Amino acid sequence: TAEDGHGLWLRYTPISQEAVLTEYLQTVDHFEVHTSSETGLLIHEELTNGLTSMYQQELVATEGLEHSLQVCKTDHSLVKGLGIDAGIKEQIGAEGFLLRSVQREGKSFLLLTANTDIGLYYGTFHLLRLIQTEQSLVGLDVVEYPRIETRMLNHWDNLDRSSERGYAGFAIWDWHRLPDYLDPIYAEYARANASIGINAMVPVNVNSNALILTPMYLEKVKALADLLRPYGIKMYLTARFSAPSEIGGLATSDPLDPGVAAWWADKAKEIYSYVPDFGGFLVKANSEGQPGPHDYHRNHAEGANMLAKALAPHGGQVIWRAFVYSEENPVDRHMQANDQFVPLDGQFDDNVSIQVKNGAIDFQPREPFHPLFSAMKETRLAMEFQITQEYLGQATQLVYLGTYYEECLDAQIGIKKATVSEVIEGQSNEQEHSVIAGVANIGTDRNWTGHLFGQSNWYAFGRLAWNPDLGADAIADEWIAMAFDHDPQVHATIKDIMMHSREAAVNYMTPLGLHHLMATGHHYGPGPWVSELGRPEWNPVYYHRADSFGIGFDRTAKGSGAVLQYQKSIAKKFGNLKSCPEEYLLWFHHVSWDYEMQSGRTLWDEMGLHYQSGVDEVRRFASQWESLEGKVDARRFEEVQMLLTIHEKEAVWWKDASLLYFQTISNRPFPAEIETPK
Ligand code: GCW
Repeated sequence: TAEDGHGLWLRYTPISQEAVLTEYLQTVDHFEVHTSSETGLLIHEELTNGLTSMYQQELVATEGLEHSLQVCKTDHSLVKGLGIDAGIKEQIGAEGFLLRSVQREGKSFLLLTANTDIGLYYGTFHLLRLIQTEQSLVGLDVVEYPRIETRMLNHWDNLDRSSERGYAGFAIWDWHRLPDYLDPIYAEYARANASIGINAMVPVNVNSNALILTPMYLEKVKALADLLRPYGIKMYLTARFSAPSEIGGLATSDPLDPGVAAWWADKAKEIYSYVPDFGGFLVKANSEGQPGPHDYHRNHAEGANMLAKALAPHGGQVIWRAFVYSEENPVDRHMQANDQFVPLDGQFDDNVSIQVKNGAIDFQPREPFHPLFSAMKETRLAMEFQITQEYLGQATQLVYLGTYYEECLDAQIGIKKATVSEVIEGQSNEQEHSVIAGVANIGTDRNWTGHLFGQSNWYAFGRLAWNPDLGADAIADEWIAMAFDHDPQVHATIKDIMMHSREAAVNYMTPLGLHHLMATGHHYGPGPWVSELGRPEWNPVYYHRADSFGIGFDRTAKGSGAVLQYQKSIAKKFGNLKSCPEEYLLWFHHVSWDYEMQSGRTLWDEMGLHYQSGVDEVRRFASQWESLEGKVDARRFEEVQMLLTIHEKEAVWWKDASLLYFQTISNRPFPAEIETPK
């Protein structure tokens, strides 16, 4: 078959077993959609395509309740008398749904009901997913609703279609041909996102261009927003802080200048005239050279609140990023976000969220959770994950990030039993308008994500955004069942590769808490040595601090003190050499090369073994994949096979380059168990 991966996890492959198909036909052999909105049409189309493709037969043409799926809103007459209590309607809210096997007039059928059309659309994908993953529909009773309100993709895409840290071709947004030409890929994109519950997006880079806020572009924005709306996706834009002076002709962009505030208020009004349900602004300010309130000696709250006041009359939100650090600041980069934001806790307007990267440095293969998540109790905090693999092998390495996201979401922050995910959901501090964002890995490549397995990261992000407790393991199961055929050996093999892939990457790149050792600038491949860049915090040696004594960044009280930004119990655990988990050892401690690790080996030997094990794992992945020849369609098989060959070369490159470089500092022989680096 001509498989190119474009169908993502929505391939709707035929049911693999006769008995399963028989059961499905006895439960749902036809359907009726009782809503005629645009979303209703999408539901109709999805069910028709999905069911006929998986059943491999036309659906029964007759109407009637028996063996049907009835799709209707909770206020529909069909729902009355079915004993669905008001509590459920309240619980499912604006986006959730109920999927239940019911009986009426002696007929059994499946009811999909929701308060809104979007809820019905999400329920449709849920049902189709149950069938795709071949689960029983007998006695179904599912109540689902999203745990986080805004589940968004951040595209770091520029207006010229280049993409910052994108590895899957060009940006899909064709601003040149918008608004009149609506590339069919937009609808495909919207449908794929709706299938995993993503309900918001920002099509432009956080390193923003003020032009997006001009009428010429707002026309284009409107066209996109109109297209995305029936799929339940709200549009946001990045707001360049200096826009009033850049495109507004004002002499300043000082947030406390009344003229500037008025300019933004007018701009917001104008945007809402194009996009009545516009979501709001995403802002990167005073970070990596971007303009911001500090340029006018104002703080982040003064900047964010000024924009928030412009959006508030229209119901819009400001999502203000906490990824800030500056070259002028000599303080450990790890600490700068807490330093700047914690004093402002409680000062942000109600419609402001602070979007925090999962860790304090920058999407490294492994980072402890960001200390800000436990330090701002009066401020709504949002999560920013990276789906695009800037520091995780870009589009040549197979790295499943479900386990990565899960590790951070499940981390305990040191306040009672609270976890990072509860902070974002708002359970621990009772906040609405929760936000989770993922930096998208989508581009013009036929398979959307460059590496076929990049699709699993897009999928995992969406599923975890819907329910942070789902688990990376269960999500991998879903994705594999949907993206491949139903062969148990294929499934088990792919799952084994996926579930071990992230740990392997950590091992061959930056084991034991090492970080930011990627080649300077493009971040592709190893570069732990001194870089040419003047900025100290862009220089890998700033992070590993290797010297004749040992290696690692001392962030204890004796060092930079960054560990003290965590709650006491966490600071104690990470800050003590003995209790610090070895996976974070060199993140928080400067440790002797001869330090005795839990294994009894020296740190130097242990590092060598970690690098080697990363390489060994990738070799194992490659040979496991080989065993799938003839079982996975040829095109996807070969694509992944070729990429695994590159992946293996790159893992060896990482191990060899890193160990040879560190050996010039440690002056110790390599452990006998590893392949000698060349
Ligand atoms: O990860 C770093 C990237 C930059 C990016 C920045 C950010 C958009 O290397 O390319 O800029 O983070 O998150 O703002």
